[in-house]
Amino acid sequence: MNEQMQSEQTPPANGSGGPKGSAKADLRHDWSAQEVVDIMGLPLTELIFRAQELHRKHHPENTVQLASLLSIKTGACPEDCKYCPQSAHYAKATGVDRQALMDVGDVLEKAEQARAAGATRFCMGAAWREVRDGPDFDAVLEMVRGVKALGLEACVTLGMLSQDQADRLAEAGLTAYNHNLDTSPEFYGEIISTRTFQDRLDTLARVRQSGVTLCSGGIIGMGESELDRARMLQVLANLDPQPESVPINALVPVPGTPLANRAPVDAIDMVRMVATARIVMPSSRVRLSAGRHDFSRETQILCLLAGANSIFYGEKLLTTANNDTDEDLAMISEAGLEVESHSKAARGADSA
Ligand code: SAM
Ligand code: DTB
Ligand code: SF4
Repeated sequence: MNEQMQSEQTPPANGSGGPKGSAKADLRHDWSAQEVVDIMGLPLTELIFRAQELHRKHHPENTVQLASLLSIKTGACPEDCKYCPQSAHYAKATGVDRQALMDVGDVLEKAEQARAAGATRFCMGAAWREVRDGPDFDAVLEMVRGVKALGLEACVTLGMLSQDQADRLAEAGLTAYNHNLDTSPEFYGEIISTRTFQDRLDTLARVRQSGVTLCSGGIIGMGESELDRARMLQVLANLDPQPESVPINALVPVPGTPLANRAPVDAIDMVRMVATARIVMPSSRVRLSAGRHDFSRETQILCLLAGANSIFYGEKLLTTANNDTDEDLAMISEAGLEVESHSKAARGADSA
């Protein structure tokens, strides 16, 4: 295992490096869709119990990672993802204006602010279909180097990548590349027509090849079935190695997007999705991602109980509102949990 891959690996409760012995046996890559559907449909008590058991075996049980998110290039994206306010296809209706790539200095200032507020991971998102070589990509590499120099984990999400681009990101010290599968292979075409599910898998393979860790998850609440949710988790879990981090988003129904009128995600559906992700990917970080703003404090705590151990932290996601940071810290402390400290993140990131 190389240094880049270890960087995302959360030290288990015994603090001794990657999963060992029976913990390793929990990592299966032969899940059938039916098995995942069956897990998702377990009685809630049993589901949470099983998720919690695996969580404790693979992770420090009471810590939550704070990951901050910044949109470094906003809007005017040529893709037609029906959930996304940044697609140029819906720009007239969403009113999201295009913003060119931010200056490196401004991004690093935001990263410093995020670190001062307690974040240990800094994620930078660009509304690109794919990366193009040139000054913008060079600037992103500079941002990655700068964020790492601040002692933060650096994550970017830039769309599709070539192998050479993935390798250059690895060279710059990138911790993780976020590239979501978003939904099942069967439902994918209902949501996005400008690329394929296979395109997503191909980029993930290039990132894996480069040695950068994978951050890949998806969205619930887009009209998919339970089987679609299970299929997405099945595909992620059957990757070998599994993605080191798995963001679970509840659709934020943004006015002007084709999914603006979807019914809100049921709180217990979110808990079931998180718990199932925890069970089929026991050593991955499961991140409670978009949509948290509309869940009660109690639902969010249930998600943490069900195996989520990371949240997006900061008052904005990319273009939509996120939770108030003081309220987040209060929620974590009222639940008796601890924020993952810089020293812990650094230990996970840089030591063997
Ligand atoms: N353009 C790149 C891509 O699509 O991979 C990176 C940015 S894109 C905004 C990153 C992720 O944000 C998407 O894969 C999707 O999971 C999530 N996302 C976008 N809009 C969302 C929404 N309205 N609700 C929930 N998640 C959303
Ligand atoms: C992820 O899975 N969710 C984040 C991050 N990765 C890049 C993005 C959520 C975006 C929500 C809609 C918006 O704010 O524009
Ligand atoms: Fe573009 Fe990413 Fe939004 Fe799709 S999700 S429209 S690729 S920014």
